[in-house]
Amino acid sequence: MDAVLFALPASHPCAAVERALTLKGVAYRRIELIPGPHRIVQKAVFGATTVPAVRLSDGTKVVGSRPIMRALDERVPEPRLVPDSAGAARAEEWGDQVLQSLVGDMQQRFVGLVRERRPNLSEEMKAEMIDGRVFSANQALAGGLVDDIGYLDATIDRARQRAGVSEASVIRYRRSDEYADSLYDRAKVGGAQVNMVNFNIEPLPRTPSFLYLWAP
Ligand SMILES: N[C@@H](CCC(=O)N[C@@H](CS)C(=O)NCC(=O)O)C(=O)O
Repeated sequence: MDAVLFALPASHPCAAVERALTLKGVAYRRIELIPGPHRIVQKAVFGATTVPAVRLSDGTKVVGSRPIMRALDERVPEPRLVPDSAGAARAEEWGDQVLQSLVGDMQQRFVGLVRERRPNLSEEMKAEMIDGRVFSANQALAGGLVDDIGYLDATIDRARQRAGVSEASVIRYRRSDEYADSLYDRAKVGGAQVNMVNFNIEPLPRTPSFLYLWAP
């Protein structure tokens, strides 16, 4: 059996399916779709809009990483990808009901706020920003997602203009261990350390944000 994988760049579910195909020893060809127009291709070939999707050499078409894993397990039993256990089924159900509903809720709030507060969004941007993708500054400007492109100084000038003041000091608060406004101030300095156990919490953001921490 071989397969054709329809994918988007930088998609984790697509990477997972690619890994699964490799583990199963299934030869595959990856078709790299272009974000945006990918929906037209996916709708035409699979009747759905998301990736990953695979077309297997027996003619079967499957969309979504979990259904794909199951379809692969059915055809090539070893190594098994989805454990056949009540625990695994419960974990998937929990993921759908609890975790997915949290993410879905946040996504709806994000989309709702952007639509409400950016009334000049282009039709393309309205369609594209709903999946939380990243835009370059130029793309965001062209699509009406931002007003202008500039550095902090320009933003402060704009704030002064809007407030109708020519003289105004801007005070920025920093934590005591932050020195400068650059990536380097977050970098670790110093020699190698020997630790019994390494807990690396450096990448955690310092601003309030949604975090799901799993400590099994
Ligand atoms: N839970 C699904 C996620 C599918 C999904 O959200 N795919 C994204 C790429 S990671 C996608 O197709 N986004 C584009 C779109 O929704 O049009 C899976 O594992 O297959």
